[in-house]
Amino acid sequence: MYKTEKRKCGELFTRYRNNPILSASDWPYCVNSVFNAGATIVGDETLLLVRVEDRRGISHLTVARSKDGFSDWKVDSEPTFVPDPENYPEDIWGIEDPRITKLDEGDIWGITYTSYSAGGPLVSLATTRDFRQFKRLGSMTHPENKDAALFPCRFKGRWAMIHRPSTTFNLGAHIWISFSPDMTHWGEHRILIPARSGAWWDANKVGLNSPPLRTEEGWLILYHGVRQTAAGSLYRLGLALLDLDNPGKLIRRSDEWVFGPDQVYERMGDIADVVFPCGWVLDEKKDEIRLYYGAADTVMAVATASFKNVMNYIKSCPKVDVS
Ligand code: BMA
Repeated sequence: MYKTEKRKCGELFTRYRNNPILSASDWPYCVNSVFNAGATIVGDETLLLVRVEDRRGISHLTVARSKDGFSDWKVDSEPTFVPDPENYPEDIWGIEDPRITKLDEGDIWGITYTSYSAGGPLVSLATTRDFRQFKRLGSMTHPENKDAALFPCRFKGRWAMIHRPSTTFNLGAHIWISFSPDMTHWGEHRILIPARSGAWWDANKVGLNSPPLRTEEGWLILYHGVRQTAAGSLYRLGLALLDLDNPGKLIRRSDEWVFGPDQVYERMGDIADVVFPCGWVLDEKKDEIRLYYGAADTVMAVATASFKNVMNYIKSCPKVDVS
């Protein structure tokens, strides 16, 4: 027998021993897969807004709640937030991959998600106060664009959003930032984290994962790099740090990926070799980040890291030269 275990290189994240935490068999109704959930804390519970793909291939979002954030998930008995193509034609082929941001102003969450329109995926926005009723603000971008999240606060009076437009130019799908006075009209678009090129793990295509996490050192960013191989796409995760007052400024970026497909549930499923978080939760008292991620576009899993270790790691990563 040959060894298949990869050498562990001081991994920052530790997978929960009972992964996966949610799968189609846990669902109260018949579905194909449950993955790529947004995450937040509501009261004393961890709330996941899970992407659920039905057996037509169309996705909607359903809430799952847990007291400890690991086990005993209570799943809404019916879909919580569904596509509304009659009023929002961009939802025609479903809604996917929600990112949840608790806004500093008001007791309200902003949810960015992908609407799968006839012209390709684009970014939509909704708000909620309770994850039962949602107010739709409609599409924020034209296609193709996805992997978006709001920052929780305004910068010099304007909201900020990270997103990932796709173009055919130079093979590059980069992470962008834009600003808005009203959360609807977005402008001042610029590249924030460019895809690298050649053999790099994050060559040609990158995108935001969990929403920006506010820390004393800056905004902590988790993003994916997609490596195209003869066997398909390989999704891995890296970290970056943005200036706290000026989030358009990238300060540091990890050269190496910090998390990638390894376990069977990440390497086998509808889409092999994908780890795809849309949410994370910081428990400062426990010094714990809980990273919620879709595995192989099939199930939900969670991994934890020491927040201190993550910050020490990103502070040791190369400074980005923007000159
Ligand atoms: C991305 C997104 C994710 C998905 C990933 C891997 O483009 O669409 O929803 O998890 O591809 O298939």
